[in-house]
Amino acid sequence: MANVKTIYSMCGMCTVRCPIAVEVKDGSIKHIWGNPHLLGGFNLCARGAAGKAFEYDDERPQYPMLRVGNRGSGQWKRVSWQEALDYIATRLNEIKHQYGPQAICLSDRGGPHTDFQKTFIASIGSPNYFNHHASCSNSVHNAHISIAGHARNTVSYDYKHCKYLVLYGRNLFESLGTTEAKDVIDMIAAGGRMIYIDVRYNYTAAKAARFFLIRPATDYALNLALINVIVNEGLYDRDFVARWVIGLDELKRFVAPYTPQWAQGETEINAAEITTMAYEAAKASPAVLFHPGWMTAWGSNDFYLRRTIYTLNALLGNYEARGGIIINKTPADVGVRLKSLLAEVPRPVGERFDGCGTIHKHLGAQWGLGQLLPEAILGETPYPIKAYIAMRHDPLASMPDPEAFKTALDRLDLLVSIDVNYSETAWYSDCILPECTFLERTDHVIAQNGLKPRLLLRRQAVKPRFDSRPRWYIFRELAHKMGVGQYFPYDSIEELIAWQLEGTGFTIEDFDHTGCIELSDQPLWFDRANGLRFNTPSGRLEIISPTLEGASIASFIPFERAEAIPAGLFRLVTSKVAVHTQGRTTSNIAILNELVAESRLWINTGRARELGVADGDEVEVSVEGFSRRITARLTDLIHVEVVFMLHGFGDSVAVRTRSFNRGVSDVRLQKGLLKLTVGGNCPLTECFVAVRPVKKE
Ligand SMILES: Nc1nc2c(c(=O)[nH]1)N[C@H]1C(S)=C(S)[C@@H](COP(=O)(O)OP(=O)(O)OC[C@H]3O[C@@H](n4cnc5c(=O)[nH]c(N)nc54)[C@H](O)[C@@H]3O)O[C@H]1N2
Ligand SMILES: Nc1nc2c(c(=O)[nH]1)N[C@H]1C(S)=C(S)[C@@H](COP(=O)(O)OP(=O)(O)OC[C@H]3O[C@@H](n4cnc5c(=O)[nH]c(N)nc54)[C@H](O)[C@@H]3O)O[C@H]1N2
Ligand code: SF4
Ligand SMILES: [Mo]
Repeated sequence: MANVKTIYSMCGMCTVRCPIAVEVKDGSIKHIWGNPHLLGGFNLCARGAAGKAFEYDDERPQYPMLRVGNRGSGQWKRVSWQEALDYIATRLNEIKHQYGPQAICLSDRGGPHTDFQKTFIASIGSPNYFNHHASCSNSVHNAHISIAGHARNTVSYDYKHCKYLVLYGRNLFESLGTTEAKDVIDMIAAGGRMIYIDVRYNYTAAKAARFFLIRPATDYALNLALINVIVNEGLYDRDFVARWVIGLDELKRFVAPYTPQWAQGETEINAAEITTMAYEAAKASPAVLFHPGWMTAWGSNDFYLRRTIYTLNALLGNYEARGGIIINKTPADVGVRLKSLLAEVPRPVGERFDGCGTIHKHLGAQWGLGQLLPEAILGETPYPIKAYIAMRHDPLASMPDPEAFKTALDRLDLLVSIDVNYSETAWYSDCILPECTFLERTDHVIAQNGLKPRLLLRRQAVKPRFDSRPRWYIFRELAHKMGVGQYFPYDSIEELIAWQLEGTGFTIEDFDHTGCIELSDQPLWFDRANGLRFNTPSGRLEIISPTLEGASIASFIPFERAEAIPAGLFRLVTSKVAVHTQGRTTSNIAILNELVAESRLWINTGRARELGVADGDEVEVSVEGFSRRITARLTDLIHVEVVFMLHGFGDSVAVRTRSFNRGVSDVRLQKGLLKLTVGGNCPLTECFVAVRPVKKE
């Protein structure tokens, strides 16, 4: 009889980590389902279901590879793991000796599965860990730190019970998390209203009770006007504000000039609609969510836009309310202490390359500022950086201006990529270390914080198909070879997990039945009168922040209209498509590539006609020094100043035969945007492109 079993684990096709049930027959994956115990019968997105296709795809790195030609030339030799790890450790040791440990930096894709790499970089004494968030969520993260003292992901959103959800370009039905999308569908079915604001109409707009086509880069103006109405008309939650919010009077003075009538002139949203939105939200509060956004690397004023979003939530008392923002409960809140390797390593003391915590005191060092890496390498400021390890991170596909990034990488003595794909960065590296896929490895236990905290485990479902290794092995080996093996005191992942769970009363077998260890039967609520915890100096929500102002950063800045776009140019805006993950994670997977292999350029019908462009025509999209041809898609429902394309195409790695050379790379158009803004994000939509028709032969 065939040997069929089900392994509960966690999807790894994107960063959302949906719980999965992997059906394995005779050692091969039969199918991947949503974990019925945790997803309640709801299933995975297309990418999650394509996990099997990814696993059985051969166009991914199959063994450690050392570069033999020039960087990026694609000339490699196969080496053993010991050779590859010896090569890396020898060079890292040389660099550490000559320049100090800070000359080595490491980045990853963030999230809870980061203990091994963070422990490694800290154990060798380098403070230079950063993640991908300069081109994702830095501004919202730093905004929440400035207001609540906590990272953005210390709260979650109770969509299911929400009555009024306001989304600013949070393209929730395409830029997916399955549970989140399902909860919002449930919310709408239960009579909740979703308000969607974007510079273009998309699938999320299609589901909204109201859609506002806003002028780009003016959401901050909209919010100043919403706040103006809420404070002047006394619509805020007086008890909550009196107890938990500081800065109301200053805020009131600040927003006085920003009336709905004024905002109409900036945002192109009708003043009466703005007033209505403020009243509707106040009426539904506190079951209200002004969603602060997920990918918030848009422009220079993002930090202030996100601060106003949190301010709106604070004014309406949406914190720790059913249907509002939930302060996450952790295992510690129920007396469970999960051990982590990172907690055992002394924190490196030196200055960071990106100035987080020193020059940029308000920007959290836990995520860092990846956009400053090229400048630091090239300028050797504050010191030389000679080695860079990209772990599950592809800056050459996800940061703006990869050509500028490469110029800096050329100056390194060592560039290593640890990936499951031939990413753009991997292909440019000196050494590619192939990690086992998420289906082939077990990771450490993680906590999922929320109303009911739980423990989760990603578990190996099948044997590795190729000569790959899991992260717990890779970093342990490197640490041993660099003389800091004491911070990795385990020989197997099971041994590490047993150590993590020591003292909790749980064992690894407790994950067998449902894939999860529930730590609380009941939702845990803090007492809104006295039990909320904010990590600010005042212990309250600091709308006006003495910490920021002490660092000479205003709590709010006057709204400034963006400079007029030069005639003939458009602002380039990007987003995700539901069937792909970011830059290179899924674009070469056959069944997903068949669905979407490239993007068209969305352009406003009126503007296109002025250019003589019809739907389906080929156009040239360009910035100085880079131009590509792309098919135009005409739509009335995109702002006249904007053109749009999907993120993540224009693959330059020829061995990825399905995605190679398909579509246009948005990041290559985003020239000159490796910039730092006050929130720590790159201003990705401050990208202005020319569009011209291609003459038909
Ligand atoms: N299928 C899929 N799902 C994903 C991901 C994926 O790669 N693929 N990635 C995940 C990750 S890591 C993230 S961070 C999230 C990101 O999810 P989102 O936060 O939704 O971010 P984007 O997908 O970048 O979409 C940004 C939207 O903002 C709009 N926009 C641009 N400028 C403005 C403006 O000035 N004002 C307003 N109001 N709107 C504007 C754009 O038109 C676009 O619709 O998605 C997650 N989900
Ligand atoms: N222009 C533009 N730029 C953007 C965006 C945009 O919408 N437009 N989106 C931004 C957003 S929201 C984000 S979050 C970033 C994301 O940027 P990245 O973090 O660079 O992108 P990802 O695709 O999530 O994954 C990075 C790498 O991890 C690899 N990987 C996947 N699974 C594993 C694994 O299990 N182990 C290992 N070792 N590697 C793995 C993938 O193959 C990929 O090469 O990009 C940002 N950049
Ligand atoms: S959203 Fe889709 S790809 Fe991402 S973890 Fe969930 S099922 Fe996997
Ligand atoms: Mo992201």
